[in-house]
Amino acid sequence: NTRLFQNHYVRKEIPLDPVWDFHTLNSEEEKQEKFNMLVPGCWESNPRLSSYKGKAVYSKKVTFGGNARLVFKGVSHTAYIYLDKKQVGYHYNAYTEFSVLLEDIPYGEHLLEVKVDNSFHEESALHVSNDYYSYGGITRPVVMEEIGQMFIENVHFIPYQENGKWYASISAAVRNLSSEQKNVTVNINIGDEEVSFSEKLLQPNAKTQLKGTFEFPFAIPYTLENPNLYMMHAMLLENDKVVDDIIDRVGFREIKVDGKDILFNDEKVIIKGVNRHEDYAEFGCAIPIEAMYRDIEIIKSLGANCIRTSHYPNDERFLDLCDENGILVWEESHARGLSEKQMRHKNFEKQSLDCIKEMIENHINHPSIYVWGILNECVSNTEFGRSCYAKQFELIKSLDPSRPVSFASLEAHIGSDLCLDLVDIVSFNIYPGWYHDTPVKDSLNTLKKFVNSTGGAGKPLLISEIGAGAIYGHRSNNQEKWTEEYQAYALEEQVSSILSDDDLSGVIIWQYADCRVDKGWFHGRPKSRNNKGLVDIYRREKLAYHKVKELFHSYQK
Ligand code: ADA
Repeated sequence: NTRLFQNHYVRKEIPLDPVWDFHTLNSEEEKQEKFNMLVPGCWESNPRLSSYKGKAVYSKKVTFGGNARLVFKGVSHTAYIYLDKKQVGYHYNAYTEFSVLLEDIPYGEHLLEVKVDNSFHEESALHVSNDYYSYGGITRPVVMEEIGQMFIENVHFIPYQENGKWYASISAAVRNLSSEQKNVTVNINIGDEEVSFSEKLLQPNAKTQLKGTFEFPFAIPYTLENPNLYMMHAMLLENDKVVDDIIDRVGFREIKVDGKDILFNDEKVIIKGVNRHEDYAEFGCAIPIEAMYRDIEIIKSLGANCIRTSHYPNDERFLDLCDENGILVWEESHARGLSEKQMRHKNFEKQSLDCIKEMIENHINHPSIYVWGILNECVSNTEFGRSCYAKQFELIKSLDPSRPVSFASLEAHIGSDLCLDLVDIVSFNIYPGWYHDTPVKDSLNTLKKFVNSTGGAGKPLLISEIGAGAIYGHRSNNQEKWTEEYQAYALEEQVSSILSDDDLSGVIIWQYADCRVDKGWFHGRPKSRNNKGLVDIYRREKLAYHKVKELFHSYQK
């Protein structure tokens, strides 16, 4: 399943069994040895491919006909899709959903092939050797759906409050694949309410957006303590007959920034969060749902109220779990630590904007998402860098004006950042107690002084990363770096200094769990991992986990 609930009552699924034929490809693109590969999964889960970088092809025979939609929730990281040897799709970026429309296919058995590449090839601007691992494979679920001449592509729901009443702007994108004009109605049920877009004429071979604003007088709000979710069932009718449908889940809540405060349904929230990479021991980035559930439980018992999806959009099932548990999500488009040269890559702009579009179009309905973030620690201190940040924020605001935007700047940009006027929430990653030994309070004062002298003055200020490394099980009383004792000590000073500072909106710890890094990053990364996790790759708790738990629980505001 691609989600934690049923997505269609009417639209039918064409079953795809989870085991696919799989061959690695050599540089001439000739098939090498055959494996059976599980989908979803990383090919690194196969011990013989645990460090494989390159191309591979997944194949499967599927019996179907007519119109179909093939939805990939994530292929890491470049995908070429073929039906009966003819290319029908291409997608770049491991972390966003894409789909392929297959029209007028004769009924019968067809060969579906997906060529996947996880190498840092020259077309790739965002997947580069980095402080996390770019795994390979069809790493998130795939679904194939039977569709008719018309289907609902998506339904977007943006809730808001006015004079104590709840409203939502709803828009439905409907596709007409036929060569005739069509008269349709879209009915949408949310809880006991039904809203309807009256008769519309759909142009042939086109996509139509149906939009409206509706009042929901009986809405029970979604709060962090009581994350009340509604099923939203949209049905497409032609001549009173339901021809297609889509089900999503929504919540009535509003996020605002008021001066230096972040408000969730008009109440101030202080962020107590963790950064999380999608990486879990031998599963790599293809985390099974049971392990996602476990992460959520561990993070909840830590007393955290927020997860930042560093540094890319996440598997939607994880967002579903966050929705259910009232955990605030900072969802981030894909990029980490790019230099100006990397941002001037010929594909950087298109690949970044595509990632943002796909992230927002697919995840806009998740009530848990409270911030859209971009470009972690990129060049926000040059004019060229600023033009990239500005363009990306402009796109976000055009797709979703309802959520605050931010980016995590870096300590080295204190004094030079040029983009703080572009955000709703100012965020910095700082590492006192790890990369340098400045007392945390001094670091915070330097940061605040700088922010107050920029276009970021008077806005909420968040510490989007802070932390220290420890190798699980490395214990000593010498207060040396890499020991569990030192990490716990550093985090105590970091977290308590931030949470006791009324000028700050909170902290997101770097990081929840250790993660694998690319082999080029071995330096300063013992075991080729980023070891700043509160838990290790198997989720075994380090001393710092318990220290942070104590602090998060004792800090109630
Ligand atoms: C940065 C970066 C993280 C990680 C961290 C670290 O702030 O955003 O991805 O690399 O530093 O461990 O140094």
